[in-house]
Amino acid sequence: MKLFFSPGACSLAPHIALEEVGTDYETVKVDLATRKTEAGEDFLAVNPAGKVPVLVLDSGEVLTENPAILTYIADQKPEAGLAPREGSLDRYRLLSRLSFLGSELHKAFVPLFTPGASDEVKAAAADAVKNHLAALDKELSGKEYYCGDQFSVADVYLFVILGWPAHVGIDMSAYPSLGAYCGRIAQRPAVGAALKAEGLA
Ligand SMILES: N[C@@H](CCC(=O)N[C@@H](CS)C(=O)NCC(=O)O)C(=O)O
Repeated sequence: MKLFFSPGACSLAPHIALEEVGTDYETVKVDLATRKTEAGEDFLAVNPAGKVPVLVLDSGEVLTENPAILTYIADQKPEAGLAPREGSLDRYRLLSRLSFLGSELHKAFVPLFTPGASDEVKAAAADAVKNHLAALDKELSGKEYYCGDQFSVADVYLFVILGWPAHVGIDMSAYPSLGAYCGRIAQRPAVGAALKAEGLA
């Protein structure tokens, strides 16, 4: 498998998941500004949307979108327990969380990272992010993991997104459960390995 990533972007989630399952994979670094790979290849030829992550399977098939990529990686090694078994209610709970993370939480940050977005738009986005963080802080209070009792790919995705508030001036000290949660997830060797590989450790 080959993961196209940009350091610290949401593609860090599948990068951590690949480390968690311990499978063979390669990475290709993408410059999102120029849409070129590190080797100077046209990233738009891989994903016309120009977005990371992209996972190219050994068959050459291309997978995009974090929820699908993360579930695919988890299913490569069911014994790693990163996703509940197919058909179980917990599996649908995981998919529900991954959908929320992708379509609500992740997307709430977009104006904050968009050059040229007006102050008004940025302030509305910051409020939306803070509302989500406050709800998640309550949800994770007294809980080890985001989705049931088991560490899953939803934790990987949530952990990566929770790294972004600090870059857009949102103070995470207002969310103590999330701070403690991030501290726990950061201890995982797979997290350290992926951060190091992306030059972020
Ligand atoms: N819905 C996509 C979102 C992917 C996405 O927004 N990726 C960002 C980085 S976090 C990106 O590549 N942005 C570059 C761009 O929009 O030009 C997913 O879940 O994979």
